[in-house]
Amino acid sequence: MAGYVVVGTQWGDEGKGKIIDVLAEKADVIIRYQGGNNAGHTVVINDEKFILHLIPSGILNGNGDCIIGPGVVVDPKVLLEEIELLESKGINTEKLYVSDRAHLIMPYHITIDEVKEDLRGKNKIGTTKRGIGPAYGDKISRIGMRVGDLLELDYFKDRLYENVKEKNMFFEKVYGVNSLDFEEIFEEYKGYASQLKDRIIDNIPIVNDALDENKMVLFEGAQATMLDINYGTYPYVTSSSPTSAGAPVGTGAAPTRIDKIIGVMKAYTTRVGAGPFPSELDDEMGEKLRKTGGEYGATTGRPRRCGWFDGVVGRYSVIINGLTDIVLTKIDVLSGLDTIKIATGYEIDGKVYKTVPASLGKIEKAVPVYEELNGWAEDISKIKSYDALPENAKKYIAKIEEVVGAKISMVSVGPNRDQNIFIR
Ligand code: 2SA
Ligand code: GDP
Ligand code: MG
Repeated sequence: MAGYVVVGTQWGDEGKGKIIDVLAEKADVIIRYQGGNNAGHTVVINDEKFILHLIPSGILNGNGDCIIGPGVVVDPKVLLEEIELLESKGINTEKLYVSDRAHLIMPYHITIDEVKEDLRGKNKIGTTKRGIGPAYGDKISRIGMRVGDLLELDYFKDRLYENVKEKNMFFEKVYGVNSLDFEEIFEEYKGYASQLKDRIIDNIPIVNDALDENKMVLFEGAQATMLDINYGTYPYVTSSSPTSAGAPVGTGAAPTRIDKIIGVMKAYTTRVGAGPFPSELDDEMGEKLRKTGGEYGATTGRPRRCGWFDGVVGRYSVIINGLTDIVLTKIDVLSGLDTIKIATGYEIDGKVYKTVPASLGKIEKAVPVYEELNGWAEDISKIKSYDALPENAKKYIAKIEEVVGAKISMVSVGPNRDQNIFIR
């Protein structure tokens, strides 16, 4: 038992929620390390669907402490609504906590997110408009408001006053939106403070004591490697570090405490929002993957862009995250295809790339080099053992391992908890 990180290896929506739910059964602590309510993590239990945005997906299984970590940006209104929704479905949220070091999403962050997306014109990022980028922007600019500040209302009030004063310099005159009312925001957040106060904690001892006692700590990532602020397709990224390195930064557990880094990898590729996507299928096949895979944003409902498995992204992700294990998901969605393609390289200006280049211009020009494999006709969603898989599905799994350079430990063949094949 030890520290396990679960990380998205592509552009998100690989099925992290499902995998975290499966692993959570044995976890003593589950802690989200970055992002905010831009995330949509789906867990299906006996055909009932739960979509978690801020609360760790581990809350639905087992009995571990669930913590929203220091690296997360928290919209308290959304958090309270999510708690209420779970409670109304009979889920116990008594062991849900929020780090005092996590930053708050304020109403003005959401307005700025919306206004800035409009101002970007044709260069829109396609954000979820949940205020994520502006909240992290304030954090880095050292004017952010922290969850722990809700416990020290005089300090909170003082900082809020300064923030509102600064934002109002831009709101009416530059952005053309209504000025903010300081008193109104203060009263609103004072209400959240009284509702959340018992859940606000210093998570550092909890996480580190659990690791000292050899208990299992699950570090839950949101979004994914290609949306990472440092390593993704910048500037078409989110504003945090979803990669495995974000786990220590976003939780206060040192890098030496991490034993396993589990990359969740979808058997094909999707992206929601703008930005380059070399293996995108803007055709009937893309539409087929979207329909069969149910590829619509779990937070915004936007249709996700779909394409073939991108082995360049896979290999890059293995390297950047130091994956010890891969969980391959949604391979059942590919059943019934005559042939399936895997991108093994990018051809850019006559040169073949095996990992993702930094230059946006280069990625935009990338022409995937494909390998074509034969498909399988059988429905594999009820299969429980590797041996029972069709030969061509086994070949597809082996090809992915070869191209990305890491081993697949588990294959997920459906959204439910029990639709898994353990390989090693
Ligand atoms: P933001 O809102 O500033 O984080 O947006 C920046 C980019 O990050 C992308 N992003 C995501 N991509 C995939 N899944 C996400 N969660 C939801 C889901 C998305 C949804 O589970 O489906 O419902 O639309 C997520 N969150 C952020 C975003 O699309 C921008 O490209
Ligand atoms: P996350 O953001 O990585 O947690 O992924 P999402 O929840 O946004 O999207 C994954 C979707 O695929 C959800 O609707 C899941 O219920 C579903 N899903 C997860 N694993 C599988 C699988 O192996 N097969 C199928 N068919 N669906 C899956
Ligand atoms: Mg998602």
